[in-house]
Amino acid sequence: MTENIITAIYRNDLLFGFTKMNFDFINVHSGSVSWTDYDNDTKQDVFITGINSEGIVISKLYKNNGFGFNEVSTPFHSLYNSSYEFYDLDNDGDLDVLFSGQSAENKNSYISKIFINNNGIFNESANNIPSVSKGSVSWGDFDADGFPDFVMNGESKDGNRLMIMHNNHDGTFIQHSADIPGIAFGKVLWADFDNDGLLDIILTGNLQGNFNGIVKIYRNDNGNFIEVNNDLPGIINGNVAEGDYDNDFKLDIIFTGHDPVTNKNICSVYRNIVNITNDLPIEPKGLTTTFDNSIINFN
Ligand SMILES: [Ca+2]
Ligand SMILES: [Ca+2]
Ligand SMILES: [Ca+2]
Ligand SMILES: [Ca+2]
Repeated sequence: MTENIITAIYRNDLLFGFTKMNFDFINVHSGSVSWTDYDNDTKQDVFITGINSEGIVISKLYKNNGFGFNEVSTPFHSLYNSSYEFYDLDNDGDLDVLFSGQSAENKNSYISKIFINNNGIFNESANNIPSVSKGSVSWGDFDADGFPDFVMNGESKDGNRLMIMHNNHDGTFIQHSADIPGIAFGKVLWADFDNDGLLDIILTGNLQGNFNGIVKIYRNDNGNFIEVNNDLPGIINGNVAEGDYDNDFKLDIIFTGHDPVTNKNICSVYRNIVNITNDLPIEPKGLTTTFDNSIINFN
């Protein structure tokens, strides 16, 4: 297996397809990769976690210098089965990061951490977030107070978990109570499915024991998360994504996974039939402007 491990960028050459680029990234498996502009120079940098060909667990950040990528040192933990999302969680204009994962097979190595970006240097935040691996993380301001919150799932020492964490406005987070089952593997995402302006939750994952799974949507009713009745299959080892495939301003879903009842792998799209649309704002008409000593007034 090890000789077939690769990490590579493929450049989109439009009609000619994709060209593999000769950048020297570390080759990993069981990991994650993402683009992020951590230094705000408008060039997308690369973050990679996983297990390399020598079986060593790594986390590496590569800065995009305009011609190629150079590795930069970070205080990040080396992880696999990891999940992370870069997000400006302290509203200061740069991308911070939350990640979870594991550094060894031992469940004591499971870890969840936040690092705050200070001018391109990351500092570990003194947060006591429950440690999970084999899960996912997603940022979203579910109570619309202007401070990003997150939802996280995964396997912990105490079983499969799902936690909504509320931003206390001081760099710390507290678990928000919600009656949502714990899941590992799979994915949890924020999305406003009913177009009421509040972020709802969709999730798929394995329940305790990993023999049964779920796909479920929970509606955000002013911070109370209420299960929406849907006839969605109980898949395991799945993944889910949202998107408005038919352009009717309602978010639809696509998911993949294994259905243990039928013993079949599935990939299904479900169309959102909620009766409220998220219409585009109407263009204001009849505006007049006056120009007064370098100030433009709109009326
Ligand atoms: Ca950059
Ligand atoms: Ca920030
Ligand atoms: Ca919030
Ligand atoms: Ca909603």
